[in-house]
Amino acid sequence: MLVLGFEPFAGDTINPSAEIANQLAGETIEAHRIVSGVLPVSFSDAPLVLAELLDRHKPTLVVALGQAGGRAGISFERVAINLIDARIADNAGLQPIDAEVLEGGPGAYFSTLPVKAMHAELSAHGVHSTLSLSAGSYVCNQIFYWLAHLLASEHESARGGFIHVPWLPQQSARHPGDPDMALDTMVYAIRKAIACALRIHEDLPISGGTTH
Ligand code: PCA
Repeated sequence: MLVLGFEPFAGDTINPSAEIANQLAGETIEAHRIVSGVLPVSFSDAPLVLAELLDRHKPTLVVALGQAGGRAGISFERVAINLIDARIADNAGLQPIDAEVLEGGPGAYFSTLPVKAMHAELSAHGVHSTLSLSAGSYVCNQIFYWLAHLLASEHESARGGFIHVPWLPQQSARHPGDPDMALDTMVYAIRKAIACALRIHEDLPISGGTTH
């Protein structure tokens, strides 16, 4: 299976998603060996690196991770939308506004990970997590969309989705009052979430929606 993270962006020197992916590399969970990859925070290059990793490793499960500074818990993303509206330039200096991820593609794709089961699993182990209806409109949403598109069109037997993680304590120190999570807790949480995704193929029929 493939675990992906992103390189640092927005002036940071570390991105917890890449740290987690690199720590999990080489581990075996539920008889699946983990291969990791780190994607550039680049609208033009990240999709190419993603496609190349999928072709090279032919994983049965793909978990893409990204940093969502300011969020408190591990966020299981449910939906990727066909929209890019960049609040800041990417690491290559591009800042697309109101562009499609895939010209003429479906408006949205859904995660094929058992997000409710994974959320319940983390809650049972005392890790703060949430179900999220938006992965934003930046590079993470773009890659979540591309991943779902490539799985649906070229790697039909594989499942995958996107998980956002909070800032590390050393990052949130620059944003007083904002939440963070220790790296060890995040690695533990993602390991538990992956094991759950490998065990459970049909998500739990429990309510996980919102009224607003
Ligand atoms: N987070 C950004 C891009 C890379 C990352 O780790 C995002 O949420 O779009």
